[in-house]
Amino acid sequence: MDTAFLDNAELADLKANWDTIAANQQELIASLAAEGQVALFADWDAPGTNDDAKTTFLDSLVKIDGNYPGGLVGYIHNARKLLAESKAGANPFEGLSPEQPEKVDLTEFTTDFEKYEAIGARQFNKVGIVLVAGGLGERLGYNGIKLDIAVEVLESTTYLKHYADNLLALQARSESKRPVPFVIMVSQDTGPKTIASLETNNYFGLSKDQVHILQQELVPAIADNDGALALQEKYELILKPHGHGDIHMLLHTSGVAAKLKADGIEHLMFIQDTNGPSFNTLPAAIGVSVENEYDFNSLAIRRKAGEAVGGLAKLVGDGKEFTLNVEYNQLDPLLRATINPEGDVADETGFSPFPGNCNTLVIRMESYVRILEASQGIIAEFVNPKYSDETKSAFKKPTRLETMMQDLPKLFGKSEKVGVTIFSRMWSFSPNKNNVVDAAAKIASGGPADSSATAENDFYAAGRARLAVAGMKVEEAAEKMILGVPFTIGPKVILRPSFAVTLDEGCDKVSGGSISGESTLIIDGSDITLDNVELSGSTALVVKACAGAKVIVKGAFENAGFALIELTEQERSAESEVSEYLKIRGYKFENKGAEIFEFNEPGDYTVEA
Ligand code: UGB
Repeated sequence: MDTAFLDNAELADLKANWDTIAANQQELIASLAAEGQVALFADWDAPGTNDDAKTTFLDSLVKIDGNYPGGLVGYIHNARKLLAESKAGANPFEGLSPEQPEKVDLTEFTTDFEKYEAIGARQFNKVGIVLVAGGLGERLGYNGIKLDIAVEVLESTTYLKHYADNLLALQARSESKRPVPFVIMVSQDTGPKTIASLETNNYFGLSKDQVHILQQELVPAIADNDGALALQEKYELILKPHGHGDIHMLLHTSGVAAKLKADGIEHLMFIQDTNGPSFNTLPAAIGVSVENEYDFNSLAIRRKAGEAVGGLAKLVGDGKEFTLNVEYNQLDPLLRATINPEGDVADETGFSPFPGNCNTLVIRMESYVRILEASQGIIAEFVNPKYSDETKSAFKKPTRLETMMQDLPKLFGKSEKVGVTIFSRMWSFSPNKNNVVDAAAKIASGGPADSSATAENDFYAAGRARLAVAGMKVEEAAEKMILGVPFTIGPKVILRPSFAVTLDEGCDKVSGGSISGESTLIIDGSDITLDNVELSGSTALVVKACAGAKVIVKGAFENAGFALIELTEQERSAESEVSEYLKIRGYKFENKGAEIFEFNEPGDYTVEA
């Protein structure tokens, strides 16, 4: 090792400490010094002073070095390249013009929809689920992890339980009954609480072996265009999140992707932490991927112009052609520079011509593992510094390299096929991202709120849709504004995944009947059938049956059901003891006389009004 750098006057104290430093740490320091990072080690204290802080600092450098493919030196090289491009104002889409991507429209429940669901349903034992849950959810302002928030507050099912219930339902329907692999990416911030949630709830009925927890690490912040790593204070780097694209690197470096492929998994579905409807789309989306041989299938909605979701487009030019998510902040300038001087505006359909990215992705395992091996899982890093002056020579605050999981197709060649499957919004995309004040402002300006209340609203709407497809007469109650966010009071329908995961299954189990007003229907169990069930007014009916319990439900029920109670300002205040998951939506439900039937022993039963 060349230690000539230690003669630098700034490093006199480092030199005095040198013999106390482990060999691997010395080597890392030398390689960083060779990259112009001397400032990281300047003005050290003399040996004997702050030795613990020095050790912790060097240990953290070694750890960060090991976490990033190519190590810290690789990170600095990547940063310099991307920062130079950013400074030069390089247009990432230079020479490319957006066109419509290849797409399958499943916004209506047509026979095509059912065809794709049937194909997908045959694949349940060859599907794995990847949940990215490392984000803090700062926009939501919730103090715990987002997976612990209830997706609905009639029974207060958390997102994590809801996802686990779906996995159990998929594997119960698969030929082999093989557990569906469940990969969860956490971060330092979300990891301990995610694991605690799984442990306390006995993995929600999943087997511990089917759950793979991968932890994403933070990356160092960068202080300038030369890639100088930024210090919080002496002996402490500033670290920041690297984005959800880390999932690809972790699936590669952990060996989990290769293992799942070897185990016969053919597709992975990637979902976000608080998008409750993700699983509604799974059977049909997998069916579309299989039928059309998509290596990468982006699930999408009709995007409102200007909406804060990326637009999916085929980018064509310079002999290149690839389908990609263009983030919402890049879409408007790209459109202005190419096909539409007005930018990100609606077309004659009232929507943006480019489908909106739900960030629910179905990726084919075969091509995925090949691409991970070639790229080491580093997916299209980007940098987004906020410059403090026009010459772009300094930043307002340190920046960092980031990645997004939807950017994987940037590594695709001509042989990989990318498609887009468009679903109706309530069926596929209702994330819980915004606090109630921001949600109201979004509604006021004509956008979707993407809040706890709208997520719950869509949860019930999807239940209603399944009943309607199965032939039940469904009449919605009027919308009510709660803290500036619209909420349809009923019918509130929860059909648990145990009951139905495809439209076809719902059709087999529901015949006739009607549901209207502010009523509630909750069904949980694989062998429950609804025979001309009628619910109206505020009536609530809850039927739950264990495996082996066959229940026929019939007749017109009538009871006081659940009442929606708006929280007072005091109840919503920080001091109030009301649970935070209720405060973030502004209401709760109270049981005023719902009829609840639970069957915990196998057998034949009838529930009659
Ligand atoms: N996440 C991680 O696991 N790790 C991280 O470091 C960061 C996030 P955000 P974002 O649904 O409306 C995406 O922050 O990135 C997880 C798409 O890019 O909520 O701003 C996190 O826990 C955009 O095209 O979203 O925007 C969460 O589960 C659009 O689709 C997920 O990543 C947008 O989502 C998303 O994180 C949207």
